[in-house]
Amino acid sequence: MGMTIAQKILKAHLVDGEMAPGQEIGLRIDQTLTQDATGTMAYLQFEAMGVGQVKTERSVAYIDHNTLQSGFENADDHKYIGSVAKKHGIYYSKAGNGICHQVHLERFGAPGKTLIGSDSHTPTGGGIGMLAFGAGGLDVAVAMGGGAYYIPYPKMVRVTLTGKLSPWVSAKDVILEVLRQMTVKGGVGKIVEYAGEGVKTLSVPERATITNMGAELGATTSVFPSDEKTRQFLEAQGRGDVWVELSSDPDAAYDEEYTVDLSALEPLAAMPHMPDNVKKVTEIGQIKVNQCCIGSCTNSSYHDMMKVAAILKGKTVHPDVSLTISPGSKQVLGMLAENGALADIIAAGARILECACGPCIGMGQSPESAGVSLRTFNRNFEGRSGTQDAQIYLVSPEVAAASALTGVLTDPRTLGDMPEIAMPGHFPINDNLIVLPAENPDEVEVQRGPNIKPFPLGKELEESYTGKVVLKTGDNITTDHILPAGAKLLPYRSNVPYYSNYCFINVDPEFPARCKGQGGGIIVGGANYGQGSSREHAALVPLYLGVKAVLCKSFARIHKANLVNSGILPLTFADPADYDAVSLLDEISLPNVREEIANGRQVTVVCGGKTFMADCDVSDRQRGALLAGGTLNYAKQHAK
Ligand code: MIC
Ligand code: SF4
Repeated sequence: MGMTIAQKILKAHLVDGEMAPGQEIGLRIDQTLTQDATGTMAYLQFEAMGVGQVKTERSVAYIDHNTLQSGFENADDHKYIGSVAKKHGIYYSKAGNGICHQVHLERFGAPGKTLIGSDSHTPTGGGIGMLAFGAGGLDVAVAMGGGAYYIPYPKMVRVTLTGKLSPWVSAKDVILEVLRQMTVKGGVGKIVEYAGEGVKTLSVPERATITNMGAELGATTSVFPSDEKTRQFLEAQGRGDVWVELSSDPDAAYDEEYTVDLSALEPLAAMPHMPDNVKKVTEIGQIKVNQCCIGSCTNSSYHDMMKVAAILKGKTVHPDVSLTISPGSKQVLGMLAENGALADIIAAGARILECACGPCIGMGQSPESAGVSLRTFNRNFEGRSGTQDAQIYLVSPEVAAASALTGVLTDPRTLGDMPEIAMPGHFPINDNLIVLPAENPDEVEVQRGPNIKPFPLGKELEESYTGKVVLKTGDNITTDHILPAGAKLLPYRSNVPYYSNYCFINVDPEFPARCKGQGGGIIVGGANYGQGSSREHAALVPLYLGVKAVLCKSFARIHKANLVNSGILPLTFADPADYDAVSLLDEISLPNVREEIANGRQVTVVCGGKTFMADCDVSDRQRGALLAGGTLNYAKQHAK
C-alpha cells in the first residue's frame, strides 16, 4: 500500500517501535529549536543530562518571547541561553532576529527532515515539508543529546484543497475553516496532510500559516507536500540545495478526509475565546474595534506585511484604533524598510513593534478593559492578552488592516481591487544576528543569573496514594489557564518557586495556597485538558506544588507527555460519568497505584465510598518514567 507524506518521513526516521495504530514510535530528530520562555528549562535539563555537544544536524536557540526587559530577569535568561548555546554546539538567534518559527522557516527548515521545538507552533515547518512537532523542553533536551522523540503513532488525515482563493481571502481563512470543521479537539492524535489542486496556488509562507495553526486543532503536526513552490522559496532564501520533492503516493490511505473549496471561502474570524469559534466576518457584523495587532508566528511573513502595507498606503488608522505591527523577522522588516512599505505603514499611523512574539504572548499591548482586539495570531484564550475581559478575534492580516482603517470589523472585499503581491525571487540574506557555536567549547563559561533556580524533580511512585481534589475544572483547560504567561510572569520561567504562586490564578485564585496547605493532591479536569502551548511549566509547577495526578476526561498530546516527563500521573475516567461523582476537596485514594501502573492495568480510584476505574493510557517507556518519578529519573536509572 502507498504511503502518505508523513508516513514516508516517519519511516525514514524510525528508530524504535512499529508504525501501527496504538503503538508508540521513537524518531530520530534532525533539528531542534527552542525559544527563550521554554528554553531555560530545556537547557537546564540538557545540562543535567551531561551531554557535551548536541548530536543533531542543527539546533537553534531563539530569543523571541521574553524580549521586554523590565528587570534583569529576561536579560539574564538570554545570557544564560546564549552561553549554553555557545558551549554545546547550538546556533543562537539573538533578540531582534525574529520569531523562532518564521526565522526557522527562512533560514534552517528543510523538506523531509524532522524538527522538534519547545514551542507548540513548531509545526509551522510543515509548510516547507518538514515533519515538525511541538514538544516539552525535556523532550527537546533528549533529542539534542541524540535520543529519540516518542509519539503515539498518529492517524492520518487528508485535507483536500480545491479551487483557488478569491481576492481578499487568505491562508488564515483556510485554517480557520479547517478549525471550524474539525474543532480544537479534532486533531488530537492525528497528522493533518494537505493535498489537492489548491496546494500549488499557495506559497510557502501561506502554507506555513496553515500548518502553524494546525496546533490549534490539537494535531500532532500538519504537513504540505514539497513541490516547485517549495523549491522556489528555498532558492530565494539561497538554500535551494536542501530541496527534495515530497508527495503522498496515489494509493496512500487516510483515516479521515476533509475538503476545503478555496474558491468558496470568505473572510472569517474566530470569536472570543476559542480558535474554533469561527464565523464569517459578514455574519458577525460591524462591531466596534479598539485594537488591531498584526504579526505573530502565524501571519508575519513578507507576503502578509506587504498586503498590509498596500491596504494602509495613503490612509490613516481610525482615531479610536491602536494598530500594532510586528514583522516576523529581521529579514522581513529589512525588506519592508528597503522597498518603502515600512514608510507607508508608519505614515498610516501604525505602531511598529520589534520582530518578536510581543502582544501574542501578552508581552505588552494588552487591550483596554473589555476592549475588542482583532489579531492575526493563533490563540484567543480568555485572558491571554493580559486583559481578562478583553474580546479577542483571530483574523487575517487583510481583515485586521481593513478594520484598523474603518474602526469596525470590516470585510476587506469592500476595499475594491486587491493589491497583487509577488513572492520575491531573492530574499536578502543577512544572518548577523545568529551567533555560531564556539570553536573551543571548553573555554566557554555558562552564565547563570540569580533568577535561575533549580527545577523540581519527581519522586518514585508510592505503592498507594491518598490526597484531596485540589481543583475541579471544566473542558478545554488551556496551559494559559494552568500557568498564565504575559509580561509580568514570563520573566519567572526559570524560577519555578516564584511562578508557582500564579498556578491557575485566573481559574481559582486559591489554588496555589490550597495546594500548599494540603501538601498537594489531585486535579480533576474535563475533556482536552492542557490544550495550547507546549510549556512544561504547566506540569513542573503543579509538580512543585505536590500534584500527584491529573484525572480528567481526555488530554491534549503535548501536555500529557509533559506530565509523564514530570512524573505526574495522567489518568482518564474509564467512565466519563464518574467525573460528576467527584467534587472539590473530596479525598481520593489510589490504593494499588504502583502495581497497577507497573502492570499496565486500570487504576482503582476510591472517592467518598465510591470505587471506579481510571485509565493510564501510556507506553511501556512512559510507565517506566511514571514509576521512577519522571523521565530524568528514569533515564538516570537506566544509565546505571
Ligand atoms: C504560546 O504561544 O503559548 C507560547 C508562549 O509560544 C508557548 C510556549 C510557552 O509557553 O513558552 C507554546 O505555544 O508552546
Ligand atoms: Fe510566539 Fe505567539 Fe507564536 Fe507562541 S503563538 S511562538 S507566543 S508568536
